[in-house]
Amino acid sequence: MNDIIACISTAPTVGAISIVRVSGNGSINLVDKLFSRTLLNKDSHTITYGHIMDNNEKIDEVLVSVFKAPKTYTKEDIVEINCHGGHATTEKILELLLDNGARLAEPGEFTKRAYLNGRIDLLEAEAVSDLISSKTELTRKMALNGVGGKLSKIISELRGDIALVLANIEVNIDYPEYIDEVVVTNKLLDENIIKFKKQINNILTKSKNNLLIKNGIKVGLFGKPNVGKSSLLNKLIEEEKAIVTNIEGTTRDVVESSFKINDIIINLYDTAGIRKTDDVIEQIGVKKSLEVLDMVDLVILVLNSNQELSDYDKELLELTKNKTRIIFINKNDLDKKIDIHNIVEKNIVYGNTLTEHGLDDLKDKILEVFNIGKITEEDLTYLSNARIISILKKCNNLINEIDNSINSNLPIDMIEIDLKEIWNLLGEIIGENYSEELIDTMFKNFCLGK
Ligand SMILES: Nc1nc2c(ncn2[C@@H]2O[C@H](COP(=O)(O)OP(=O)(O)OP(=O)(O)O)[C@@H](O)[C@H]2O)c(=O)[nH]1
Ligand SMILES: [Mg+2]
Repeated sequence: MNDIIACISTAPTVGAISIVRVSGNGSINLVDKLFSRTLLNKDSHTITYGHIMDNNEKIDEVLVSVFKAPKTYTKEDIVEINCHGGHATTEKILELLLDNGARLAEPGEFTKRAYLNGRIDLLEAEAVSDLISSKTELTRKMALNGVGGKLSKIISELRGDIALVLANIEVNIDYPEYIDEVVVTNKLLDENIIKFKKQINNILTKSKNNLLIKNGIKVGLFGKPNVGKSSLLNKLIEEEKAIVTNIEGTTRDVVESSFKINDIIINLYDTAGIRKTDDVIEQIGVKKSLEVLDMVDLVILVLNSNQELSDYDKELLELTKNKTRIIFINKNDLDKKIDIHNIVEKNIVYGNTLTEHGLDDLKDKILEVFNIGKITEEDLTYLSNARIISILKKCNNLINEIDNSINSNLPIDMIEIDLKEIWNLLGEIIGENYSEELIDTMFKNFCLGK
């Protein structure tokens, strides 16, 4: 890891300025050789004006920043060359660096070095990647909290508390002669486990929500033909994207679009109305609708207020009953003929796409279903990704098991094993004892130059 790495850190497009970045011990000497002035006597965190030279030929007029270890992004010496933007200049400077002893950085290698050199933990490193790719103000804030290590701190503190309980248990097992001093009673253990359970559950729930916020919520519009799914999509996205007619089976292919509710991205899928049909194209459309059903986070089942519940409606109610679901009863501008007193459902919204009555209620309901109606600054701490959530789920299962074990009076060493596993898993989240292979894979997902 001691070699010098270099790469172009700015996006490969035409712009006024680009940055070529170099990290590793010896990087100041290396750039010094290519620079018209000396860098060797420069203080850390200073900028020097000059030219990048290829022997006697001026390559570019640049500003060079020198950052000396250890107070740098990677904890190594870093030099940043601010040169003129554009492909040719940056490539030429990079080429000179590579010819003079630097190696091309792998994607994410700067951040990987920051992690391996102990400047940031794994969560913070992932947050850097999220920050680069964030598309909304909310996800930007979330990622920035992650870069600042807020969630890492919460996890570390929880881990510390668990370690204390583990230490107590161990003393009880190994040194029974001290048992008077540090006896771990079931009551004491129980109190702690209840506390840990609450904390793990809280982190898991908020992380899941934030993952949704980060990726956007996938919402599918389903219903029999002609209930107004495409009309609803058009109104929600405020654009005439899907074709609307009074002919049943108008939508054949899935129509995809997105809009925002309070800065949360909603990815909306309008599907073909589900019914039995001899039309081959429509059959394919219906098949696709069912595929979308599998993949969405939320189903909006649209019913027609102006008609009695049909067999298709009933089939769809049955088909979607295990999904997170909102029932939107459309066309309430017309006479009400639907009778839904048999449908036991708390998420029902009435409205219509002509006067747009009920559409704001529908949007509020979407946020309510995911419990993200009011996002507080604290909630944004729980930056998330699938890796963290799968680990948290394991922790959640284990803490529930421990709770059961305590209630069934199982021996304390059984409880200790599970608690230790939770402690290990929480360590994985922040990157303690994480295997090298996984770390490599994760950092490869970074933009080059970060
Ligand atoms: N009165 C009234 N008519 C509506 C409303 N929403 C949609 N319609 C009409 O219902 C008909 C069908 O609307 P679409 O949006 O195409 O229905 P769909 O569910 O997408 O239909 P398919 O694509 O065939 O599955 C059109 O004539 C719309 O103008 C509403 O709220 N009130
Ligand atoms: Mg349609």
